Amino acid sequence: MLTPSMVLKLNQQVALEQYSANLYLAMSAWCAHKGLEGSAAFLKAHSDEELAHARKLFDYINETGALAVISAVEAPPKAFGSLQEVFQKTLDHEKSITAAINGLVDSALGEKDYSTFQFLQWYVAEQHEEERLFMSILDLFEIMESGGRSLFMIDREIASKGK
Ligand code: OFO
Repeated sequence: MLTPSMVLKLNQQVALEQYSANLYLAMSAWCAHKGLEGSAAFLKAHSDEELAHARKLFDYINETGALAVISAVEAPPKAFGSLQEVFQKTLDHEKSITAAINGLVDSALGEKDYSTFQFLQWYVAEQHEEERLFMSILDLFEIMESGGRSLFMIDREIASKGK
């Protein structure tokens, strides 16, 4: 059984994950508007993943007999300066989500709530993957900016040889 304080914190995380879904969907819309269809599709799919993260928390709260609460979420920005800025913002956002998850893990340990602690391990691993993914996308901008188009092609070729 969850403490009231843990229920509140998990519900806050549901809202954060829903905000993430809306943020990535807004980014997807901006990319589509600019004709950047690849990034638009990627970000839309990522928005779906965030909804799944929210739903997983929602299910966990309900399974414990507590009440999952759906809150109002702030509207995300709708305009961005560039594609690089979009992905810099995704990384910054994911870092803030990692901090929120770490805070939840701390609270679960502090309360000796080992069930929630165990449940949250999935999110800890997921945040590691998401930060890595967005950092790798930002690396592409740096390679291109430093005139490394041929380096980029060679790297893609090497990756395909490993398959
Ligand atoms: Fe992109 O992160 Fe959810 O948890």
